[in-house]
Amino acid sequence: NINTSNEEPSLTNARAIDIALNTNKPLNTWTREQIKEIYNTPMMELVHQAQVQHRKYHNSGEVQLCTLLSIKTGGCTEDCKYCAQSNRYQTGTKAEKMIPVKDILEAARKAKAMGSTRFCMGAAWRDMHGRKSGLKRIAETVSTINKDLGLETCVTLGMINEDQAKYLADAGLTAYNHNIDTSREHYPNVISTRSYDDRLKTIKNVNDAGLKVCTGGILGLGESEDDHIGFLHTLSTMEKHPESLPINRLVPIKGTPMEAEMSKLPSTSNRKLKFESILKTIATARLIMPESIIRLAAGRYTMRENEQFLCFMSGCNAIFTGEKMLTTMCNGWDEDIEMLRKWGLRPMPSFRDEKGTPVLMEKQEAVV
Ligand code: SAM
Ligand code: DTB
Ligand code: SF4
Ligand code: FES
Repeated sequence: NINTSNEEPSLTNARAIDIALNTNKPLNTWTREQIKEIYNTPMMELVHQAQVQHRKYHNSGEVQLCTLLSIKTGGCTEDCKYCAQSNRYQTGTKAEKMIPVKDILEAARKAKAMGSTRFCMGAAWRDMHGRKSGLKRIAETVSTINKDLGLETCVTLGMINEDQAKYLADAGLTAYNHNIDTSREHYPNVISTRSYDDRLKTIKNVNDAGLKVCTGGILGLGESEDDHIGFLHTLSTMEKHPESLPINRLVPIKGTPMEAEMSKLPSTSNRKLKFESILKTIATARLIMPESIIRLAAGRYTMRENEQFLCFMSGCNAIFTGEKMLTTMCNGWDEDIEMLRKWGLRPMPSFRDEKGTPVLMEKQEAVV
């Protein structure tokens, strides 16, 4: 169909995937219909175009390495149906106090020595209300990790207000993680103690404080593909797209309602998550949120290496690596470095010298 007129081709009838590929800046005007159209693109085309988009906005050979530490485990008052740390379910996770600062610093030093550039700390809290001294201790720890080790820092502490977000920003925090978890429609089937809008409010507070936003969700909560579209719609219509977008695959935890619900489903149920749906979600996210870092998060240890390869092909460019996630398993550093080497990928540098040349850490140089 050759356009012989002198007029610019109208974009109103353009395929959504072409709109994604032809814009030079991230758009936040996506409609559900457009996202659905992209999500349902034949898989070969979808993965290919996601990779084309990825190469336009990122160095396609690089994967950011991030390490997590649970600084306050268990005893959480929220009722997230998937979580090992809620005090409402018998999951075998014990409630602990916040760990000593020296232990956090030791873990950060190890993460750096093993090649990670971002260090994320998680606490099983509903919010930061009445936790002034805890917040102060976390802010001081963030400053130390940032200044002494030069690592990017990230925390996930539940809901926070704008003052608390500003306080963390002043301490030098890089990013704050707070997930929307799923679509607005499916959300009430998963959590009742905080609303979808509460979540969006925390994300706004984080953004307004000048922090980078890390927000994403979990796939495999019994949701439909329409919920994946709704989830991507919420994220891609945010005023500013998340800097980091974690995609977790449900790790079924014995004792949680979600594990009980999912294990009852027959293997043929379309409420059971298929790997293809993970891939479609990642590729669509890459196309419509081209600048975001897409992070393969919880449950990666359940994926085969060739499945992870497909996720990287579709636009994933970050992983959590190390001894543990918060309570669940993680792929170890050495195993990950080996995998990256196999796929021709290398760790993303976060440090540059005065001339702007990336400075790689010892462990990272070994891979390049
Ligand atoms: N309490 C804080 C909160 O909820 O924001 C921070 C920690 S919470 C564990 C961080 C995220 O981990 C959750 O929002 C959820 O997306 C993910 N997550 C928790 N348990 C999971 C599980 N069993 N499988 C997959 N992802 C999980
Ligand atoms: C995110 O979305 N995934 C990470 C990070 N943000 C904090 C946490 C995953 C936790 C998985 C469950 C566990 O290990 O207890
Ligand atoms: Fe608490 Fe976070 Fe777990 Fe929900 S996901 S129960 S808020 S630790
Ligand atoms: Fe640290 Fe997302 S949890 S970058």
